[in-house]
Amino acid sequence: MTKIIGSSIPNMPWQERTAKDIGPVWRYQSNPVISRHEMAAANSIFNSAVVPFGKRFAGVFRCDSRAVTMDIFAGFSEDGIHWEISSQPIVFQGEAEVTAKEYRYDPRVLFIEDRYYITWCNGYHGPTIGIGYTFDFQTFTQLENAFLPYNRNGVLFPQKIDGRYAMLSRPSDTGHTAFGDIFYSTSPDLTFWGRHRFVMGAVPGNASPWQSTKVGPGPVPVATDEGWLLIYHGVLQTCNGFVYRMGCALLDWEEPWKVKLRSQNYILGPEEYYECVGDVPNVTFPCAVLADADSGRMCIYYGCADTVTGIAFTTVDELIEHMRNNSL
Ligand code: BMA
Repeated sequence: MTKIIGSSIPNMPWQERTAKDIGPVWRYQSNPVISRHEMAAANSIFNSAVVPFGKRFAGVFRCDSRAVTMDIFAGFSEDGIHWEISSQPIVFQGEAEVTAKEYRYDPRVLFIEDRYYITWCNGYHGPTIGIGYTFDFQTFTQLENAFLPYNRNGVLFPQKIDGRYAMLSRPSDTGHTAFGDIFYSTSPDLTFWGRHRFVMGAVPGNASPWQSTKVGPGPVPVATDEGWLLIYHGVLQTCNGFVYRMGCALLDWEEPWKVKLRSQNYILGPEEYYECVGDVPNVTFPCAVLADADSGRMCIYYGCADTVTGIAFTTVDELIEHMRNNSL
């Protein structure tokens, strides 16, 4: 038995698996939980992140407009399933050069020490990693961009490692990048990032084709007594374009760029109608996980076909067993 190190979340969404759920991760039966027009002005709401917030939940949502511009919006929920999403995008205080908005997408959110941090893909002469914080999801402060362009999928660790803030990211290009490996960087102050380490890359050859084109970190890593449990996305290039699936890896506790286990078989991929049909077909893109330290239960939030948001369930033991049975 592996133990999640963290808080208990007794009210997080949960549903037992049914006989038809054969994989290590199973979908909520009433998916999607957020429809594309849940916020009136939106074209689509997906690739969004949530976090426990007192007895409730708070979230940062990627809502693309009907001009198909990309921005992030705050929201609240009593049960993690039904969400009230603000009709106005997040406004950040901070230095004008940094807060000037080109586009924002694919947020992650987490609590470190005394506040909630948000990271997202931030347009600054190309995509890079934006960082901001809030105490209440009402007022927000933006910090410096973490890296030079081009980078996507900046995912902070929920605590300092060896005395420094730590982040996973995926260097990229300006377009729909046809490559992508995961790197680890640290910072003493959330401004200056360095000591970059390679974590893991796309898998060459025929070992695990679902993750042969690119991989990127998904939700904030989950602390366990065996190491950091990372859910990530892996991409296959097909004759019909990219297909985004999910996998998981176990990273060393003290030196998280060292991969202890990594799934050869995906844990979830586009199969249901809402994952296969939408603005970008065949995308399951995880951006958040709620992990209950008492029960070991996990609830994954993921974007479906770049259009709506779904949730899916697993446990820490399911994922560890999945990796032990078929690790790269
Ligand atoms: C990636 C990002 C994600 C998106 C995915 C599939 O490059 O833009 O936001 O879900 O492509 O379109």
